Amino acid sequence: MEHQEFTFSPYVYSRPIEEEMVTRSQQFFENLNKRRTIREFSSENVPDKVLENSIMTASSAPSGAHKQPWTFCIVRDSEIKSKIREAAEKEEYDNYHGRMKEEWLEDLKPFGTDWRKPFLENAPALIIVFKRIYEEVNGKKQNNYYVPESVGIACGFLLAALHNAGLATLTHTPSPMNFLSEILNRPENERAFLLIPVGYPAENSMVPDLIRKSKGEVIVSY
Ligand code: IYR
Repeated sequence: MEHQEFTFSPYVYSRPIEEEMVTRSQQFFENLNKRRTIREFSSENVPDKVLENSIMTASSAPSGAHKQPWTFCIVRDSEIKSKIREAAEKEEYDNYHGRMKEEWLEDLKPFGTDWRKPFLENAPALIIVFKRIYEEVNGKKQNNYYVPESVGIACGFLLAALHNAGLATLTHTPSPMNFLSEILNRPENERAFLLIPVGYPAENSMVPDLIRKSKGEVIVSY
């Protein structure tokens, strides 16, 4: 991407009345508050267009100097999914057998997670988000800015968009995850950031009865 020159135009904005703002924010909260991380997926396919629309929502996120430092890989191919599962489980086996400290393992116990990651094969699609730490234009390196912040915000948009569309997601962070660059043949300027299995929840899918923090615990007003 060359350096872009921008012209400026008036921002198209229509202000809702206050009552409408309260209703909309309440409905949005109630909808997103229903989102749960799902670990058991139906293998039923998901519509391409929904993934595409959701990714384009993610890509509309704000980013440092509007560099949009992200690439979203959609993996549906079962051979590639198997390779990813195999490599992720290898790393996770080591994580659960020595690399993660006792306290971390204790913190995870209530969730019942372990090194096995069947969802990497069972989910009909994996979205692997890569952060782009720099750009290379005509052989020259160009900086990207606030890359983790930008990509984190985009991932938030993506999870919200997929949930809004009616799909279930899991935020999976195999560690280390450089195997994803190799399997997906990604360029040197990209690093895997987050792996998101996407699909419909399996019929008997269970979720822990989490309690979310209250207003008083998360909001401080000055
Ligand atoms: N990445 C490992 C461990 C794990 C870590 C956290 I923090 C979680 O909230 C869940 C799992 C895994 O995927 O099992």
